[in-house]
Amino acid sequence: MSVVSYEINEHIGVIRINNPPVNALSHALRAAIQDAVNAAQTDESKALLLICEGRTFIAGADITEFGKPPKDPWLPELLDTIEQSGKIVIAAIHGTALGGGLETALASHYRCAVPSAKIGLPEVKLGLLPGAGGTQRLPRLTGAKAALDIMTSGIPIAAGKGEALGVIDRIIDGDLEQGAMAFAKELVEGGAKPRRVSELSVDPASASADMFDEYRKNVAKRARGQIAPQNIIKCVEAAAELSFDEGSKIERQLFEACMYSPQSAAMRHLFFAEREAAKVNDIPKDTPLRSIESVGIVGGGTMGGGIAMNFANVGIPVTLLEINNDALDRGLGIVKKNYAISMKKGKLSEQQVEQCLSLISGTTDYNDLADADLAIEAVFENIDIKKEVFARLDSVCKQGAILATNTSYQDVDQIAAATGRPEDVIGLHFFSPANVMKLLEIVRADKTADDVVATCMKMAKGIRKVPVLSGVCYGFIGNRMLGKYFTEAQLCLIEGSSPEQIDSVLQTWGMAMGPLAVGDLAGLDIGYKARQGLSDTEKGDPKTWAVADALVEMDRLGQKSGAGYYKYDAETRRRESDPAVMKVVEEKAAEFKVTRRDIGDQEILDRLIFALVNEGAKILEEGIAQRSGDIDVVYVYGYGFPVARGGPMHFADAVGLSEVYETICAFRDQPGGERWEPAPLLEKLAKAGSSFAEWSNS
Ligand code: T1G
Repeated sequence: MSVVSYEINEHIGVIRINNPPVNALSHALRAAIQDAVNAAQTDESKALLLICEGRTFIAGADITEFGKPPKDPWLPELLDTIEQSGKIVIAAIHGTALGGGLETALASHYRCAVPSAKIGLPEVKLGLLPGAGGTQRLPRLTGAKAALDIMTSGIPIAAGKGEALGVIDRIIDGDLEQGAMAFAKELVEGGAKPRRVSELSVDPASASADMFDEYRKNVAKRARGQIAPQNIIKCVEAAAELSFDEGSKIERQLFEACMYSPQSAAMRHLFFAEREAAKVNDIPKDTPLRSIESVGIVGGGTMGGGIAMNFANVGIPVTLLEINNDALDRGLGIVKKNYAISMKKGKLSEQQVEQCLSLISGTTDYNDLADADLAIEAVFENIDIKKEVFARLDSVCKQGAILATNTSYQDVDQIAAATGRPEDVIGLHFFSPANVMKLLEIVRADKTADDVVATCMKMAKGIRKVPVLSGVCYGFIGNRMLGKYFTEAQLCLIEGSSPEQIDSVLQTWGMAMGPLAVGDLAGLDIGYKARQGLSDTEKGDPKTWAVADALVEMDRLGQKSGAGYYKYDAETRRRESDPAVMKVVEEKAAEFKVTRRDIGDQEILDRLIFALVNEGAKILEEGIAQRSGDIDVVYVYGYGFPVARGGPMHFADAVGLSEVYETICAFRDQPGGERWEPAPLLEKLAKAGSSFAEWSNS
């Protein structure tokens, strides 16, 4: 089947693109469009219309072709052919015109779109920049600042905004093809000539040196360490100062610098890993799904309220259950406050907030959950309390309802066993704040039915979450690995480092926040209480948590008590070093006869990141995670792991598993290094010169 068909309809040459699933500009498509435009130059058509079949206009270059030898025609060459066409070319947009797709529309002479269409240049999310003239043509239409906003955020804009910015010439209400044909005929009858964006100039008022300097500073803060956004700014500066051809040369150079960077390799890996993560290897694609049209949530605390918002935001009614009216009022109050914040930030209109709130009701009666298609337990992290809740849900919920637990650690098999329908029980581990964090760890228990798993994987995308499947183990994928990461942070602290050094090493490397500052944010008492429930064997080396336990016993619980590893300004919440902490560290080191030493930044980094990797390897070989990319998605969407590093498993592959393995062996061979036994899978792959990605795809 050809990816392009051509017909002349009422003197308009219609170039119809059909390259499912998203009309990506593969080599075959580029060549076919080029041939069609060239052939049309001499036929009887008076204008050309570019329109796409399927759910969307062109969603960009074909990302699967990156890193492979490029084939002619290259995209810039094709776009030059379109722009230099002697006959006017009109792009008709529906769905999303993204990346190379919008660049194709910008090379066209006129653009029309349905109101629901979105246009954008999201290349920065792949560690790239628009490499087919986007950085040169867009600012010529919108001005420099607006173009920078679109390209450095990577967030698509609505067609209406595109019209306001001068990118879209006509909004088509009703059928796109009919409206576009009418627009094309109107242009022909009006004697419209090819309008070549490359011949325009960037409005100098929008491109002052101060604006660019300010922009560079802001981007350096919000995209720390990323090269692509900074290169985009350089390209737009070139667009403002140089001719189109000179600017395009700079765009090409900087595009290639991004393309061959480890950052882009990492971010492209995550693009596909996120889509792979939504697939369950051993469940057929056509597994019939259960419908989820109503949800019940047990527990109206911070998590319960946040979870409720996710469903209300997409139009699914939610019943929030609490033990009494006071608790219920508190829970609904949290929800109202969160929506007020979203409205204040302009994320939701007043009408949308009212609509969402109208979908959330409260109760103290379990019977009000009887008809829920999905019941989610979000109560205190105690397995006995959770079992009681599940026994209640089992007695009231209708047959066929899915019973889910939002536990972060506990044994979902045990929870399922508290019901007479373990096949309907699953873990849905949301991350706090649940209405914001995108990750949803979906925990399949021993007896969870395939249709329950498949339904929840689909439901997750429906509530705009990124689903990752996990098997049952203590802490599932994310928290289990995090335990090892935090252990190393604690040991580095007592052995010679400081909270400031540890946190700045990880933050400079790209983590959203250092481990000790994360502890203070979450509350040190949470870990403390969890440790109280563990046996000495489970706790491991007693010196590991000695400092953390001491801080809690001094009522230093973190931000919530104004002090933890740091002290916090009561007004601004600004974090400050506190010498009192180092006093505790030195006391505990003395108590456990630890001779403190200078620990280098690289050692801290290797110990914390390789602790994640080694535990990740064990999780893979135990089958708790389906593939290494899933672990990367968990860490990037749930734990602030830098996207430009691709996640812990991708990072290890990029470093080289033999180096990771040898470093871990060196840690193991130091006195007190027993905990560093390399995972058998890591050892095997390192010795075979292989990678986690290869192993996962094999
Ligand atoms: N190339 C190749 N495959 C793609 C693709 C692309 N650009 N976009 C999507 N797919 C695949 C995806 O892997 C999945 O495959 C299927 O299509 C459905 O995608 C020179 C350098 C368009 C908003 O960054 O944001 O142009 O898993 O599950 O949720 O300047 O896909 O089914 O096998 O995401 O409906 C710039 C990327 C490229 C847009 C649809 N473009 N795509 O979302 O479906 S760089 C992008 C998306 C570029 C030029 C540069 C989304 C979507 P599979 P999906 P969806």
